[in-house]
Amino acid sequence: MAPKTAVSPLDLFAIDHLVDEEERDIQRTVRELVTERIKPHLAEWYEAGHVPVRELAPELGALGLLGMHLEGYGCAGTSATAYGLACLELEAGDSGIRSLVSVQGSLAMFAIWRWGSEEQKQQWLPRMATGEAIGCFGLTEPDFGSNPGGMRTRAVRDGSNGDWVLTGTKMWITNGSVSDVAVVWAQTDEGVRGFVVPTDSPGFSAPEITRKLSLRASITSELVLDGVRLPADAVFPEVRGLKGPLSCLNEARFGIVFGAVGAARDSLEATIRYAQERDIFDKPLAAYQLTQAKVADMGLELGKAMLLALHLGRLKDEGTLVPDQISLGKLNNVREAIKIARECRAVMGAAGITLEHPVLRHANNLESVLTYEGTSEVHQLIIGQALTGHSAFR
Ligand code: TGC
Ligand code: FAD
Repeated sequence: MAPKTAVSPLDLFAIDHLVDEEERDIQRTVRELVTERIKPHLAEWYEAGHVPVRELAPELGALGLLGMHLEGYGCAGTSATAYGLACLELEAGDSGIRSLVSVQGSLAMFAIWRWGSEEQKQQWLPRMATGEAIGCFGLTEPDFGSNPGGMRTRAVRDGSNGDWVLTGTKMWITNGSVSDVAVVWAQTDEGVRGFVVPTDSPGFSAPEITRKLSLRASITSELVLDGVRLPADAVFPEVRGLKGPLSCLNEARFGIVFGAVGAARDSLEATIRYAQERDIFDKPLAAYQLTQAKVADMGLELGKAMLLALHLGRLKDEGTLVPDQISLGKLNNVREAIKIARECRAVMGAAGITLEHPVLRHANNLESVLTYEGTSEVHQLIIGQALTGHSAFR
Protein backbone atom coordinates (compact mmCIF):
# COMPACT_ATOMS: atom_id res chain seq x y z
CA MET A 1 0.00 0.00 0.00
CA ALA A 2 1.28 3.51 -0.80
CA PRO A 3 2.40 5.38 2.34
CA LYS A 4 0.08 8.08 3.64
CA THR A 5 1.45 11.60 3.95
CA ALA A 6 3.04 12.12 7.35
CA VAL A 7 1.79 14.94 9.59
CA SER A 8 3.84 17.11 11.89
CA PRO A 9 3.62 15.66 15.45
CA LEU A 10 1.98 18.80 16.86
CA ASP A 11 -0.68 18.82 14.13
CA LEU A 12 -2.00 15.55 15.55
CA PHE A 13 -3.27 17.53 18.52
CA ALA A 14 -4.82 20.25 16.34
CA ILE A 15 -2.93 22.75 18.46
CA ASP A 16 -3.24 25.45 15.83
CA HIS A 17 -6.89 25.82 16.85
CA LEU A 18 -5.82 26.88 20.33
CA VAL A 19 -3.70 29.79 19.11
CA ASP A 20 -5.22 33.05 17.89
CA GLU A 21 -4.32 34.74 14.64
CA GLU A 22 -1.97 37.32 16.09
CA GLU A 23 -0.09 34.65 18.06
CA ARG A 24 0.12 32.47 14.96
CA ASP A 25 1.53 35.36 12.92
CA ILE A 26 4.20 36.02 15.55
CA GLN A 27 5.06 32.33 15.70
CA ARG A 28 5.29 32.13 11.91
CA THR A 29 7.54 35.20 11.73
CA VAL A 30 9.94 33.80 14.31
CA ARG A 31 9.96 30.42 12.60
CA GLU A 32 10.93 32.10 9.33
CA LEU A 33 13.72 34.03 11.02
CA VAL A 34 15.05 30.84 12.59
CA THR A 35 14.79 28.85 9.36
CA GLU A 36 16.37 31.45 7.11
CA ARG A 37 18.75 33.42 9.29
CA ILE A 38 19.75 31.14 12.15
CA LYS A 39 19.52 27.44 11.26
CA PRO A 40 21.99 27.66 8.34
CA HIS A 41 24.72 28.82 10.77
CA LEU A 42 24.00 26.71 13.84
CA ALA A 43 26.37 23.85 13.13
CA GLU A 44 29.19 26.34 12.52
CA TRP A 45 28.43 28.37 15.67
CA TYR A 46 28.06 25.21 17.74
CA GLU A 47 31.36 23.82 16.52
CA ALA A 48 33.14 27.13 17.05
CA GLY A 49 31.57 27.52 20.50
CA HIS A 50 30.62 31.03 19.59
CA VAL A 51 27.53 32.96 18.53
CA PRO A 52 27.61 36.50 17.08
CA VAL A 53 25.40 38.05 19.78
CA ARG A 54 26.19 41.64 18.74
CA GLU A 55 25.09 40.92 15.17
CA LEU A 56 22.00 38.92 16.06
CA ALA A 57 20.63 41.14 18.84
CA PRO A 58 19.61 44.07 16.58
CA GLU A 59 17.86 41.63 14.23
CA LEU A 60 15.99 40.05 17.13
CA GLY A 61 15.23 43.54 18.44
CA ALA A 62 13.87 44.69 15.08
CA LEU A 63 11.29 41.90 15.27
CA GLY A 64 10.27 43.01 18.77
CA LEU A 65 11.60 39.82 20.40
CA LEU A 66 13.65 41.51 23.15
CA GLY A 67 11.54 42.24 26.22
CA MET A 68 8.67 41.18 24.00
CA HIS A 69 5.98 40.75 26.68
CA LEU A 70 6.87 43.94 28.58
CA GLU A 71 4.84 47.15 28.21
CA GLY A 72 6.38 50.51 27.34
CA TYR A 73 10.03 51.65 26.95
CA GLY A 74 10.10 50.45 23.33
CA CYS A 75 8.99 46.90 24.17
CA ALA A 76 6.41 45.10 22.04
CA GLY A 77 3.93 44.36 24.86
CA THR A 78 2.62 41.08 23.42
CA SER A 79 0.71 38.43 25.34
CA ALA A 80 2.70 36.00 27.46
CA THR A 81 1.50 33.17 25.22
CA ALA A 82 2.88 34.94 22.14
CA TYR A 83 6.20 35.35 23.96
CA GLY A 84 6.14 31.63 24.79
CA LEU A 85 5.50 30.71 21.16
CA ALA A 86 8.43 32.89 20.10
CA CYS A 87 10.64 31.05 22.61
CA LEU A 88 9.40 27.75 21.17
CA GLU A 89 10.47 28.71 17.65
CA LEU A 90 13.82 30.13 18.81
CA GLU A 91 14.63 26.95 20.69
CA ALA A 92 13.55 24.86 17.68
CA GLY A 93 16.68 26.50 16.29
CA ASP A 94 18.91 26.18 19.33
CA SER A 95 18.51 26.52 23.11
CA GLY A 96 21.41 28.99 23.04
CA ILE A 97 19.48 31.41 20.84
CA ARG A 98 16.42 31.17 23.09
CA SER A 99 18.74 31.73 26.05
CA LEU A 100 20.11 34.89 24.47
CA VAL A 101 16.55 36.23 24.21
CA SER A 102 15.43 34.90 27.63
CA VAL A 103 18.34 36.42 29.47
CA GLN A 104 18.02 39.76 27.71
CA GLY A 105 14.21 40.04 27.98
CA SER A 106 13.04 37.93 30.90
CA LEU A 107 15.99 38.37 33.24
CA ALA A 108 17.97 41.58 32.62
CA MET A 109 15.19 43.72 31.10
CA PHE A 110 12.43 42.30 33.30
CA ALA A 111 14.51 42.99 36.43
CA ILE A 112 14.95 46.65 35.43
CA TRP A 113 11.34 46.95 34.20
CA ARG A 114 9.86 45.43 37.38
CA TRP A 115 12.24 46.70 40.06
CA GLY A 116 14.23 49.58 38.54
CA SER A 117 13.85 53.32 39.15
CA GLU A 118 12.34 55.43 36.36
CA GLU A 119 15.86 56.68 35.51
CA GLN A 120 17.23 53.13 35.28
CA LYS A 121 14.34 52.14 33.00
CA GLN A 122 14.79 55.18 30.75
CA GLN A 123 18.52 54.69 30.58
CA TRP A 124 18.53 51.00 29.64
CA LEU A 125 15.25 49.54 28.43
CA PRO A 126 14.79 51.28 25.05
CA ARG A 127 18.35 50.42 23.99
CA MET A 128 17.97 46.85 25.22
CA ALA A 129 14.68 46.45 23.33
CA THR A 130 16.40 47.30 20.06
CA GLY A 131 19.36 45.07 20.81
CA GLU A 132 21.79 48.00 20.83
CA ALA A 133 22.59 47.27 24.48
CA ILE A 134 23.03 43.72 25.80
CA GLY A 135 22.26 42.70 29.36
CA CYS A 136 23.11 39.80 31.64
CA PHE A 137 21.81 38.59 34.99
CA GLY A 138 24.21 37.61 37.76
CA LEU A 139 22.66 35.47 40.48
CA THR A 140 24.59 32.17 40.55
CA GLU A 141 28.00 31.99 42.25
CA PRO A 142 30.67 29.29 42.19
CA ASP A 143 29.45 27.87 45.52
CA PHE A 144 25.78 28.89 45.35
CA GLY A 145 23.67 27.75 42.40
CA SER A 146 20.52 26.03 43.66
CA ASN A 147 20.78 27.93 46.93
CA PRO A 148 21.30 31.54 45.83
CA GLY A 149 20.37 32.79 49.31
CA GLY A 150 23.89 31.82 50.43
CA MET A 151 25.56 34.20 47.96
CA ARG A 152 28.82 35.84 49.08
CA THR A 153 28.90 38.79 46.68
CA ARG A 154 28.60 41.80 48.92
CA ALA A 155 27.66 45.43 48.40
CA VAL A 156 28.60 47.96 51.07
CA ARG A 157 28.00 51.69 51.35
CA ASP A 158 31.11 53.83 51.13
CA GLY A 159 31.77 57.58 51.32
CA SER A 160 29.62 60.63 51.89
CA ASN A 161 27.73 60.25 48.58
CA GLY A 162 26.40 56.87 49.63
CA ASP A 163 28.31 55.06 46.87
CA TRP A 164 28.08 51.27 46.76
CA VAL A 165 31.15 49.05 46.46
CA LEU A 166 30.57 45.52 45.10
CA THR A 167 32.91 42.60 45.61
CA GLY A 168 32.41 38.98 44.61
CA THR A 169 32.20 36.48 41.76
CA LYS A 170 29.24 35.31 39.73
CA MET A 171 29.44 32.10 37.70
CA TRP A 172 27.81 30.65 34.57
CA ILE A 173 26.44 33.98 33.39
CA THR A 174 24.85 33.93 29.93
CA ASN A 175 25.89 36.85 27.67
CA GLY A 176 28.30 38.02 30.43
CA SER A 177 31.34 38.92 28.33
CA VAL A 178 29.29 40.65 25.60
CA SER A 179 27.06 42.68 27.92
CA ASP A 180 26.84 46.43 28.34
CA VAL A 181 24.98 46.11 31.59
CA ALA A 182 24.85 43.44 34.29
CA VAL A 183 22.05 43.07 36.80
CA VAL A 184 23.95 41.82 39.83
CA TRP A 185 22.37 40.50 43.03
CA ALA A 186 24.41 41.02 46.19
CA GLN A 187 24.13 40.73 49.96
CA THR A 188 23.77 44.02 51.81
CA ASP A 189 23.05 44.94 55.42
CA GLU A 190 19.38 44.97 54.41
CA GLY A 191 19.36 41.55 52.69
CA VAL A 192 19.82 40.70 49.00
CA ARG A 193 19.53 43.72 46.70
CA GLY A 194 19.85 44.18 42.92
CA PHE A 195 22.34 46.51 41.22
CA VAL A 196 22.52 47.88 37.69
CA VAL A 197 26.21 47.61 36.81
CA PRO A 198 27.60 49.13 33.58
CA THR A 199 30.17 46.61 32.42
CA ASP A 200 32.76 49.31 31.73
CA SER A 201 32.91 50.09 35.46
CA PRO A 202 36.48 49.86 36.83
CA GLY A 203 36.94 46.56 38.68
CA PHE A 204 34.39 44.69 36.54
CA SER A 205 35.52 41.87 34.27
CA ALA A 206 33.77 38.93 32.60
CA PRO A 207 36.10 36.10 31.61
CA GLU A 208 34.41 33.70 29.20
CA ILE A 209 33.86 30.07 30.22
CA THR A 210 35.15 27.85 27.41
CA ARG A 211 35.28 24.11 26.65
CA LYS A 212 31.54 23.63 27.21
CA LEU A 213 29.98 20.49 25.75
CA SER A 214 26.48 21.95 25.98
CA LEU A 215 24.92 25.24 24.90
CA ARG A 216 27.93 25.92 22.71
CA ALA A 217 26.02 28.47 20.60
CA SER A 218 25.74 30.70 23.66
CA ILE A 219 28.22 32.85 25.52
CA THR A 220 28.75 31.94 29.18
CA SER A 221 31.02 33.88 31.53
CA GLU A 222 32.13 34.57 35.05
CA LEU A 223 31.50 38.03 36.41
CA VAL A 224 34.30 39.30 38.63
CA LEU A 225 33.49 42.32 40.79
CA ASP A 226 36.69 43.58 42.31
CA GLY A 227 35.64 46.57 44.39
CA VAL A 228 33.29 47.95 41.72
CA ARG A 229 32.21 51.43 42.84
CA LEU A 230 28.71 52.49 41.84
CA PRO A 231 26.70 55.62 42.59
CA ALA A 232 23.99 55.47 45.27
CA ASP A 233 21.24 55.27 42.66
CA ALA A 234 22.63 52.10 41.02
CA VAL A 235 20.54 49.94 43.34
CA PHE A 236 16.95 48.83 42.69
CA PRO A 237 15.16 51.17 45.05
CA GLU A 238 12.59 48.99 46.73
CA VAL A 239 13.01 45.26 46.47
CA ARG A 240 14.90 43.38 49.16
CA GLY A 241 15.40 39.65 49.62
CA LEU A 242 15.34 36.71 47.24
CA LYS A 243 11.92 37.51 45.88
CA GLY A 244 13.66 40.13 43.67
CA PRO A 245 15.72 37.68 41.61
CA LEU A 246 13.18 34.83 41.94
CA SER A 247 10.46 37.02 40.41
CA CYS A 248 12.67 37.35 37.32
CA LEU A 249 13.29 33.61 37.20
CA ASN A 250 9.51 33.07 36.96
CA GLU A 251 9.56 34.95 33.65
CA ALA A 252 12.51 33.07 32.17
CA ARG A 253 11.27 29.68 33.38
CA PHE A 254 7.94 30.38 31.70
CA GLY A 255 9.73 30.91 28.36
CA ILE A 256 11.62 27.63 28.84
CA VAL A 257 8.32 25.73 29.30
CA PHE A 258 7.60 26.60 25.66
CA GLY A 259 11.18 26.59 24.44
CA ALA A 260 11.80 22.97 25.40
CA VAL A 261 8.86 21.97 23.20
CA GLY A 262 10.62 23.63 20.26
CA ALA A 263 13.84 21.64 20.74
CA ALA A 264 11.82 18.42 21.02
CA ARG A 265 9.67 19.22 17.99
CA ASP A 266 12.70 19.95 15.83
CA SER A 267 14.35 16.70 16.97
CA LEU A 268 11.28 14.62 16.24
CA GLU A 269 10.57 16.21 12.87
CA ALA A 270 14.17 15.65 11.77
CA THR A 271 14.03 12.05 12.96
CA ILE A 272 10.77 11.22 11.19
CA ARG A 273 12.15 12.71 7.97
CA TYR A 274 15.31 10.66 8.35
CA ALA A 275 13.41 7.45 9.15
CA GLN A 276 11.32 7.87 6.02
CA GLU A 277 14.40 8.15 3.83
CA ARG A 278 16.63 5.58 5.47
CA ASP A 279 16.18 2.06 4.16
CA ILE A 280 17.14 -0.77 6.50
CA PHE A 281 16.70 -4.46 5.66
CA ASP A 282 14.95 -3.45 2.42
CA LYS A 283 12.33 -1.03 3.73
CA PRO A 284 12.20 2.42 5.31
CA LEU A 285 13.16 2.66 8.98
CA ALA A 286 9.86 4.52 9.46
CA ALA A 287 7.90 1.45 8.36
CA TYR A 288 9.03 -0.72 11.29
CA GLN A 289 6.72 -1.17 14.27
CA LEU A 290 9.57 -0.53 16.72
CA THR A 291 10.26 2.85 15.10
CA GLN A 292 6.59 3.72 15.04
CA ALA A 293 6.15 2.85 18.72
CA LYS A 294 8.96 5.28 19.49
CA VAL A 295 7.71 8.13 17.32
CA ALA A 296 4.14 7.61 18.57
CA ASP A 297 5.26 7.88 22.21
CA MET A 298 7.43 10.89 21.43
CA GLY A 299 4.61 12.60 19.51
CA LEU A 300 2.29 11.98 22.43
CA GLU A 301 4.66 13.46 25.01
CA LEU A 302 5.43 16.39 22.72
CA GLY A 303 1.74 17.18 22.29
CA LYS A 304 1.10 16.90 26.04
CA ALA A 305 4.01 19.24 26.72
CA MET A 306 2.60 21.74 24.23
CA LEU A 307 -0.85 21.59 25.80
CA LEU A 308 0.70 22.19 29.21
CA ALA A 309 2.68 25.15 27.87
CA LEU A 310 -0.41 26.69 26.28
CA HIS A 311 -2.45 26.15 29.44
CA LEU A 312 0.20 27.94 31.53
CA GLY A 313 0.35 30.68 28.88
CA ARG A 314 -3.38 31.27 29.19
CA LEU A 315 -3.13 31.34 33.00
CA LYS A 316 -0.32 33.88 32.77
CA ASP A 317 -2.29 36.04 30.37
CA GLU A 318 -5.28 36.05 32.71
CA GLY A 319 -2.95 36.93 35.61
CA THR A 320 -3.45 33.79 37.72
CA LEU A 321 -0.27 31.81 37.03
CA VAL A 322 1.68 30.98 40.22
CA PRO A 323 5.34 29.90 40.52
CA ASP A 324 4.49 26.30 41.52
CA GLN A 325 2.71 25.88 38.19
CA ILE A 326 5.74 27.20 36.31
CA SER A 327 7.80 24.56 38.12
CA LEU A 328 5.39 21.86 36.89
CA GLY A 329 5.85 23.11 33.34
CA LYS A 330 9.62 23.47 33.49
CA LEU A 331 10.10 20.08 35.14
CA ASN A 332 7.85 18.19 32.74
CA ASN A 333 8.69 19.87 29.49
CA VAL A 334 12.47 19.92 29.82
CA ARG A 335 12.55 16.37 31.16
CA GLU A 336 10.40 15.11 28.30
CA ALA A 337 12.27 17.17 25.70
CA ILE A 338 15.64 15.71 26.67
CA LYS A 339 14.19 12.18 26.58
CA ILE A 340 12.82 12.88 23.11
CA ALA A 341 16.08 14.36 21.81
CA ARG A 342 18.08 11.39 23.14
CA GLU A 343 15.62 8.87 21.73
CA CYS A 344 15.73 10.64 18.36
CA ARG A 345 19.49 10.40 18.40
CA ALA A 346 19.24 6.65 18.97
CA VAL A 347 16.66 6.19 16.18
CA MET A 348 19.04 7.90 13.74
CA GLY A 349 21.93 5.60 14.57
CA ALA A 350 25.37 6.94 13.76
CA ALA A 351 23.96 9.79 11.68
CA GLY A 352 22.45 11.16 14.89
CA ILE A 353 25.82 11.97 16.42
CA THR A 354 26.84 14.55 13.82
CA LEU A 355 26.03 18.22 13.33
CA GLU A 356 24.39 17.30 10.00
CA HIS A 357 21.29 16.64 12.10
CA PRO A 358 20.09 18.69 15.07
CA VAL A 359 19.28 15.88 17.51
CA LEU A 360 22.46 15.47 19.57
CA ARG A 361 22.97 19.26 19.54
CA HIS A 362 19.48 19.64 21.06
CA ALA A 363 20.07 16.81 23.54
CA ASN A 364 23.39 18.31 24.64
CA ASN A 365 21.83 21.76 24.97
CA LEU A 366 18.98 20.37 27.03
CA GLU A 367 21.52 19.12 29.59
CA SER A 368 22.05 22.79 30.47
CA VAL A 369 18.36 23.61 30.27
CA LEU A 370 17.67 20.77 32.73
CA THR A 371 20.11 22.41 35.15
CA TYR A 372 19.66 26.15 34.73
CA GLU A 373 16.67 28.14 35.91
CA GLY A 374 16.29 25.61 38.73
CA THR A 375 17.43 22.02 38.32
CA SER A 376 14.82 19.25 37.94
CA GLU A 377 15.42 18.36 41.59
CA VAL A 378 14.77 21.96 42.70
CA HIS A 379 11.48 21.97 40.80
CA GLN A 380 10.54 18.57 42.26
CA LEU A 381 11.18 20.04 45.71
CA ILE A 382 9.09 23.13 44.94
CA ILE A 383 6.20 20.91 43.76
CA GLY A 384 6.74 18.50 46.66
CA GLN A 385 6.49 21.38 49.09
CA ALA A 386 3.29 22.63 47.43
CA LEU A 387 1.74 19.16 47.66
CA THR A 388 2.84 18.16 51.15
CA GLY A 389 3.35 21.43 52.97
CA HIS A 390 6.87 20.34 54.00
CA SER A 391 10.01 22.10 52.76
CA ALA A 392 12.71 19.52 51.99
CA PHE A 393 15.39 21.90 50.67
CA ARG A 394 17.44 21.79 53.82
P1 TGC B 1 12.50 30.86 50.11
O1 TGC B 1 12.69 31.06 51.58
O2 TGC B 1 11.58 29.81 49.61
O3 TGC B 1 12.01 32.25 49.46
C1 TGC B 1 12.71 33.47 49.71
C2 TGC B 1 11.79 34.63 49.30
O4 TGC B 1 11.52 34.55 47.91
C3 TGC B 1 10.09 34.39 47.67
N1 TGC B 1 9.95 33.45 46.56
C4 TGC B 1 9.57 33.84 45.34
N2 TGC B 1 9.20 35.05 44.86
C5 TGC B 1 8.87 35.12 43.56
N3 TGC B 1 8.89 34.04 42.75
C6 TGC B 1 9.25 32.82 43.19
N4 TGC B 1 9.29 31.78 42.34
C7 TGC B 1 9.62 32.67 44.53
N5 TGC B 1 10.03 31.63 45.31
C8 TGC B 1 10.22 32.12 46.54
C9 TGC B 1 9.56 33.84 48.99
O5 TGC B 1 8.19 34.13 49.14
C10 TGC B 1 10.42 34.56 49.99
O6 TGC B 1 9.94 35.91 50.07
P2 TGC B 1 10.06 36.76 51.43
O7 TGC B 1 9.38 38.05 51.12
O8 TGC B 1 9.37 35.94 52.49
O9 TGC B 1 11.52 36.93 51.70
O10 TGC B 1 13.94 30.73 49.47
P3 TGC B 1 15.02 29.57 49.61
O11 TGC B 1 16.31 30.22 50.01
O12 TGC B 1 14.51 28.45 50.46
O13 TGC B 1 15.19 29.08 48.09
C11 TGC B 1 14.13 28.54 47.38
C12 TGC B 1 14.59 27.93 46.04
C13 TGC B 1 15.57 26.81 46.26
C14 TGC B 1 13.35 27.37 45.38
C15 TGC B 1 15.18 28.99 45.12
O14 TGC B 1 16.22 29.61 45.69
C16 TGC B 1 15.50 28.50 43.74
O15 TGC B 1 14.65 28.61 42.87
N6 TGC B 1 16.76 27.98 43.43
C17 TGC B 1 17.19 27.74 42.06
C18 TGC B 1 18.06 28.87 41.59
C19 TGC B 1 17.90 29.18 40.14
O16 TGC B 1 16.94 28.80 39.49
N7 TGC B 1 18.82 29.94 39.60
C20 TGC B 1 18.72 30.40 38.24
C21 TGC B 1 19.75 31.45 37.94
S1 TGC B 1 19.49 32.32 36.40
C22 TGC B 1 19.73 31.18 35.20
O17 TGC B 1 19.93 30.04 35.43
C23 TGC B 1 19.67 31.69 33.78
S2 TGC B 1 19.96 30.43 32.66
C24 TGC B 1 19.80 31.17 31.13
C25 TGC B 1 18.41 31.18 30.62
O18 TGC B 1 17.46 31.44 31.36
O19 TGC B 1 18.22 30.94 29.41
P1 FAD C 1 24.22 22.80 42.40
O1 FAD C 1 23.32 23.74 43.08
O2 FAD C 1 25.60 22.61 42.95
O3 FAD C 1 23.49 21.39 42.30
C1 FAD C 1 24.21 20.15 42.09
C2 FAD C 1 23.20 19.00 42.19
O4 FAD C 1 22.59 19.02 43.49
C3 FAD C 1 22.05 19.15 41.18
O5 FAD C 1 21.73 17.89 40.66
C4 FAD C 1 20.92 19.66 42.04
O6 FAD C 1 19.63 19.33 41.54
C5 FAD C 1 21.17 18.97 43.35
N1 FAD C 1 20.56 19.65 44.48
C6 FAD C 1 20.61 20.97 44.79
N2 FAD C 1 19.90 21.24 45.89
C7 FAD C 1 19.39 20.05 46.30
C8 FAD C 1 18.56 19.67 47.40
N3 FAD C 1 18.11 20.56 48.27
N4 FAD C 1 18.24 18.36 47.52
C9 FAD C 1 18.69 17.44 46.62
N5 FAD C 1 19.47 17.74 45.56
C10 FAD C 1 19.82 19.03 45.41
N6 FAD C 1 22.98 31.59 36.42
C11 FAD C 1 22.74 32.94 36.46
O7 FAD C 1 22.63 33.53 37.53
N7 FAD C 1 22.66 33.65 35.29
C12 FAD C 1 22.80 33.07 34.08
O8 FAD C 1 22.68 33.77 33.05
C13 FAD C 1 23.05 31.67 34.00
N8 FAD C 1 23.27 31.06 32.80
C14 FAD C 1 23.63 29.74 32.78
C15 FAD C 1 24.01 29.16 31.56
C16 FAD C 1 24.43 27.84 31.52
C17 FAD C 1 24.86 27.23 30.22
C18 FAD C 1 24.40 27.05 32.70
C19 FAD C 1 24.82 25.60 32.67
C20 FAD C 1 24.06 27.62 33.91
C21 FAD C 1 23.68 28.97 33.97
N9 FAD C 1 23.38 29.60 35.18
C22 FAD C 1 23.12 30.95 35.23
C23 FAD C 1 23.57 28.87 36.44
C24 FAD C 1 22.42 27.92 36.79
O9 FAD C 1 21.30 28.63 37.22
C25 FAD C 1 22.92 26.96 37.88
O10 FAD C 1 23.84 26.09 37.24
C26 FAD C 1 21.80 26.18 38.53
O11 FAD C 1 20.99 27.04 39.32
C27 FAD C 1 22.31 25.02 39.40
O12 FAD C 1 23.35 25.42 40.21
P2 FAD C 1 24.74 24.58 40.25
O13 FAD C 1 25.17 24.35 38.86
O14 FAD C 1 25.65 25.30 41.17
O15 FAD C 1 24.32 23.18 40.85
